[in-house]
Amino acid sequence: MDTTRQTLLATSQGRLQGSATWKEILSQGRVWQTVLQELSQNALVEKIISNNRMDKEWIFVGCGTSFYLAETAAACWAFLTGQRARALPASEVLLFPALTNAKGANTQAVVISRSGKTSEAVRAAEVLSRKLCVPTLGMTCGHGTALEQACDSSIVLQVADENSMVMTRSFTSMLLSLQYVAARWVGNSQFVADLHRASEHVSKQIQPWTQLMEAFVAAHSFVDYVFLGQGPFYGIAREASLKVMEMSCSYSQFFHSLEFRHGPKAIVSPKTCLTFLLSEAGRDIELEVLKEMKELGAVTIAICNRADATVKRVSDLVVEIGLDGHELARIAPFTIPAQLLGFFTGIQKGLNPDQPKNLTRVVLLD
Ligand code: F1P
Repeated sequence: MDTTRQTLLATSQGRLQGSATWKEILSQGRVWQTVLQELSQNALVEKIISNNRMDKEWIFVGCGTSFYLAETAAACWAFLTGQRARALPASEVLLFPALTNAKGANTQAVVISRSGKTSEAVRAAEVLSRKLCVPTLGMTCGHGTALEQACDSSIVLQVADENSMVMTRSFTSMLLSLQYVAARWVGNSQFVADLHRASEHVSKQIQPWTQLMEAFVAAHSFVDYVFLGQGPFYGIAREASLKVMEMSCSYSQFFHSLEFRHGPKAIVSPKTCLTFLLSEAGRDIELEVLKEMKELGAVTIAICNRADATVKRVSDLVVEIGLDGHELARIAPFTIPAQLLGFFTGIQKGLNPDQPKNLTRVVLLD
């Protein structure tokens, strides 16, 4: 094993033991199983499902990671229920409420906040509820929080909360929960079964993914990072990019995969790490972008469900999720390789992912 790898392994082993972030990343499959078990016995979830008016538009709202979760959840909600769904940063609801286009009871808002304390999220819930008369559902990992006070009702996932600053399992667990509610809403029991299967699978796969990513990071040094995804994978690309920024203080961007050709590809170089979140629906077209960027000299990571020879030929690293069932039931696992990339890159740069520079766990405004 070369020195670089030994250094990273030695460093990371030392750091891993005490790292809250590390423990939380590794806990995801197991915590997801607990979350799904709790949801199956949650009276509020049953009440939401029983009141399943199909003519509502759903607005998912959050900040930072919780906004990217809102984007992913909105795409999944639309796919799974056939209802109109969109996402907004909480700040847009606060600063431009008219643009929310919320039409009272014909709209349902879901306000997402791990802490349940983020000022913008809480205030957005208050504007939606009191000014726009929109029914509000809170989604949080906190308990007894201002968000719960501001919303008509809230789904609380305390088991998915984190001690660390960076959101990892809280993101994937709240996403899984909103997918669960959507599937139950339309009676899609197969999708619920696929979520359970994904949770069990991730519990076993997370170690091999860790080894793959640790070796990849130890063997490379990058100037910047780009994450590419389409459809419901775009929100995951945004969250992936934020994980690398937060945990390793690296410059990272995100684009819709095909948008990358329209100018941003000018930055491609061997010092650029390009990660493709390959969907099945758009695979052939997205793969053309991957091939082109490889030819331009990028170092490429492909995260996909299963890789064929072409994907393997044009990727410096392939992380296969390896799950059968509905494509959307695999979308939370796509986040984990990026969490690992951010974590190990932070370690490689001598940083402590548990204490990211400049950041606080909650953004509170005066
Ligand atoms: C939202 C958030 C996080 C970010 C940091 C600051 O928190 O922006 O996404 O990583 O922790 O707060 P929350 O509203 O989900 O608690």
